[in-house]
Amino acid sequence: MTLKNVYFNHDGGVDDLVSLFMLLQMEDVRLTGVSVIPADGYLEPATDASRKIIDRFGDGTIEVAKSNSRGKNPFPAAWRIHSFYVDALPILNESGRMEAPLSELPAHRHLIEKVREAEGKTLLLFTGPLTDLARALDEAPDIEDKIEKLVWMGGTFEKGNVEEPEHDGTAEWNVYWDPEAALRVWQSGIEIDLVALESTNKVPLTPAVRRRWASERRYEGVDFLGNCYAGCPPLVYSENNSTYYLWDVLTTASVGRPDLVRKKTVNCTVISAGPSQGRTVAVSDGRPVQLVYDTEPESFFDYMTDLAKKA
Ligand code: AGV
Ligand code: CA
Repeated sequence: MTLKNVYFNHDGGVDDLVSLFMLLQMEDVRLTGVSVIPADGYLEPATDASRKIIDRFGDGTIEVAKSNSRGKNPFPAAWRIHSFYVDALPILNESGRMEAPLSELPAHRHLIEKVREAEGKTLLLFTGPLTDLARALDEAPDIEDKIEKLVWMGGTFEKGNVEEPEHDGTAEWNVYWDPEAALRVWQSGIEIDLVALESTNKVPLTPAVRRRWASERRYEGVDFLGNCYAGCPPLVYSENNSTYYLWDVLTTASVGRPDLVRKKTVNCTVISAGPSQGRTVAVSDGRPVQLVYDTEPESFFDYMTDLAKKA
């Protein structure tokens, strides 16, 4: 089996950390490095949780790097607190040790190093803002040729999820945190697969999904999924701003199992300033991205749970 090089940059949310857990179970993925940006989480607990997940569910040798990037528009603290909760889960703290190596490099330099060092091309998986990638491209434009593509959870062409003063609500948070970074990446030649907000409409966190994980908690990995998502509000009657979808996990699953999603080309751009900052908007002369527009939820949840059973 040929292994796919994957470099993962995430921002410490519950589904970011679950994504790391899943990547570690994928047989055809060689995870070349992980970095953490303090957007939808706090830097220390999100980094520690990443190292502990690698220790517990991986082979403990994958390096983790901290980002020193800062965004324009900070995430709500109530969401960011989740990173402390995952870091404190007993299953991640049983050994009392943290062995996965912490890189000396800031995330964007770590990314440059790992892409340059890899044999062949690397797929970049980003489940938070694109700041570290934008900085890496500015410092080392040569890496573009060694990037297979970027798979990103970000953006929307429908209703946004930013509800903040001075904003019109058209943006998705990962773009809004650093709109200029997204625009910088849009201006590159890198191929982009986009999992936008609406791409995940068929995969909300529901009580039924929870019951399934609970019923199979005899598997350590499935128990871990249930515990991670225990702090997140599910979709019961109608959606609200804190309803959880499996945003990043669908994005990650599409790397391991491309057949789970359907994609179409959309030409688009990013609005980087003003009341619509962070909005991704379809325009005929925009750059092409491959937008995920449909998925098979049952196969997706089967895949996720099967990976967890292997852990
Ligand atoms: O906008 C989706 C992104 C994903 O990368 N994040 C959460 C996922 O990690 C921000 C976000 C939107 N709504 C949220 C978010 C919520 N209700 N709680 C926490 N984060
Ligand atoms: Ca995220």
